Order: sequence, then structure tokens, then C-alpha cells
Amino acid sequence: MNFDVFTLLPDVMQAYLHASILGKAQEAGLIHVKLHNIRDFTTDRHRTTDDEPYGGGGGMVMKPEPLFAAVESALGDDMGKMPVVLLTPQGRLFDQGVARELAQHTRLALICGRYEGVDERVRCHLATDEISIGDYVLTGGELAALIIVDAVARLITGVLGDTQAVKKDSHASGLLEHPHYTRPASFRGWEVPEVLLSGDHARIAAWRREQSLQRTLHRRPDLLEHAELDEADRNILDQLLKEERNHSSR
Ligand code: JA8
Repeated sequence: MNFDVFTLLPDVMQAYLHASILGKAQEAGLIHVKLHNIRDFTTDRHRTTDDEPYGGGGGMVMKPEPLFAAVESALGDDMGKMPVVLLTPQGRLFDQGVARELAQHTRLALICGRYEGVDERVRCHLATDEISIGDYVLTGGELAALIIVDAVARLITGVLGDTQAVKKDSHASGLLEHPHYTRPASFRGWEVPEVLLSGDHARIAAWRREQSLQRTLHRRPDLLEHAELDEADRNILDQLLKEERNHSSR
């Protein structure tokens, strides 16, 4: 998977992309992230990337010329054959489903805006897709782009090493994860649940599934609508809901 990221702050993104799992994935050639400094594609003496909005009102808008020049020069013949994603609060909401969709491509361009936004011509004639990472406003698209690179990269075979990790992940099955424990078995008087020390793998799997369902029911009931649930899961959920009703009526 190849990422082309267009930004005014390539240095800010560099450290994260070379740390830990993403760094190893790049060394292994499983992913490649190329950072393009938008300012390198300005043609004026002051290397101007922004300007005042037509119609007034204050704030600054990113100029179209450097962005078009940067993206066209980097993508070349691949223009029109790959997604060019503009990060913006006005885009469709990013989730695990969008990450899976983007991971199907072999090359992905991400445009990071700054200031009040980018010239509308970038949106209409350069970007093929607009994505937001959540309903809050950042000072720039860089963090959003890092989140997308991170979430997409870990879906690429080999990046996590252990393929099981992806399948069992929170949101992969549509449920929140069960609690995790490691040594020591007793920490400040807080004990690891006995079942996890039992060595009974069937009991452990059943406990974890129930914990996942319980957590999802309490914290993110909205996720249950699209989760992959079998008959046993539905019975557990019915039971949990019954217990809930009993507790609240007492
Ligand atoms: C922002 Br400025 C700017 C650019 C991209 C994004 S994505 C998001 N949630 N906020 C702000």
C-alpha cells in the first residue's frame, strides 16, 4: 500500500510514521508513505500557500495552484485511477468500514488542509473523496491523515505480524473488546478473574464473548445493530437485558 500525503507540515508527521509498527511496516516494504511539502510547489518569491477569501469575512484559504501542482506532479499517470482524499470536517465520517474500503486500493493520496479551508476548486476538481475523522474541528488535516494511514496500514497483510489480531479486534466483529489482563495475578489487591487462570479454553472464550457483549450493550448499544451475532450471543444479550430490568425495578 502506497500513501502520498500532501501537507505544509511534513516534519510533524515524520516521527509518528517511522515509529513502532508503521516504521517497521515501511522498513519491510509492506507500506510506503511519501510526504509531499505543498510549499515546494509554490512559484512566488514568498512561497505563498494561502490567501484572503473572496467576499471577505476574514480567515485564510489555501490557494489552489500549489495543491494542484503537488498532487499532479506526484501522482502522474495514476491520477484518475486512485482515490484523492481531502481531509475536511465536511467529509463523510471515517470508520472501520471506510478503512477496509480504502485498504482495497494499492495507492492513496491524502490532502491535509490548514487555515479555514481549501479553495473550493480543490474539493470539486482535484479531490475524489472527502473524509472527516469525527465531529470536531482540528487546526489542520495532518492528524486526520495520520489516523487514516494508521487504521488502513494495520489492515494490510503482514503489518501486524499476527493476522488473528485483526479479526478479533474491537470493531472488526462489530463488538467492543473483552477486558485484557497480564501478570501479576494480584495487583494492589485487584485480582485477575479466576476463569482466565483456569486453563479451560472453552470457558475462557465464553467469558470473553459475554464480556464483549456486556460492554457493547452498556457503552455502545448502537454497535449491536450491525454486529455479527449468533443465537448464543442473542440469548446472552436477552439475559443481560432481563437482569438489567430486574435491577432497575428494585
Ligand atoms: C479538520 Br483545517 C482542518 C483540516 C482537516 C480537518 S478533519 C477535521 N475533523 N478537522 C480541520
